[in-house]
Amino acid sequence: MANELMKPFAVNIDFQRGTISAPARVLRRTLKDLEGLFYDEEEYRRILAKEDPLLYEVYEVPVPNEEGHLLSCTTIIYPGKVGKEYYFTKGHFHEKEDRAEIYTCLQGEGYLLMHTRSGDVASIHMTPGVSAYIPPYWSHRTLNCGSEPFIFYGVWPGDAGHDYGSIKEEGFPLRVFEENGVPVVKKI
Ligand code: S6P
Ligand code: ZN
Repeated sequence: MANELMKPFAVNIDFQRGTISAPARVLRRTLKDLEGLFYDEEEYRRILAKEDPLLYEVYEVPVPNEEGHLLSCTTIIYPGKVGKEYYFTKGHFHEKEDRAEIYTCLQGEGYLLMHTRSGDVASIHMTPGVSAYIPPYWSHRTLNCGSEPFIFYGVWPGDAGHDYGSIKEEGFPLRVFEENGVPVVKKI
């Protein structure tokens, strides 16, 4: 029985760069992966006709996606905008919607945007040391509103899964635009 148990292990997280040693996988999303998500569609197509910039990378700690385990990863969002809207992650609900998550900012500056299916919205300004709790049933999207990479470390239950579909179809009710040089959170 004892030899069937997973052995404890550790990884190294580079707090400056956001990389994790020996990750299970590194996920990279470029502009084309976020089709239909930015507010300014015309500007999105104009940029994409010229280039397909890297928006963010995710380094995952190698752990099974199963009940009982805790998954964790770093996300590095690069600085940039589509029109006036800052680069962001796709955003999702968990497939098992009652699964929570914790995001802790390591570097840079950003926002964590959240909403529920019943129409509540929330946003948290993320700077190094801010550790945000995303309760069960809240969607989550992050964005970089600074000039350096925005890096955070997330921890969530192994069986949570991802549901990207409803945000793709219905849009995210909070958006952050640069206005007069500062980020402004707007309910759309
Ligand atoms: C997973 C967790 C993060 C995100 C990552 C990228 O539950 O919330 O690891 O997956 O920040 O965001 P997204 O919305 O593209 O998966
Ligand atoms: Zn999540």
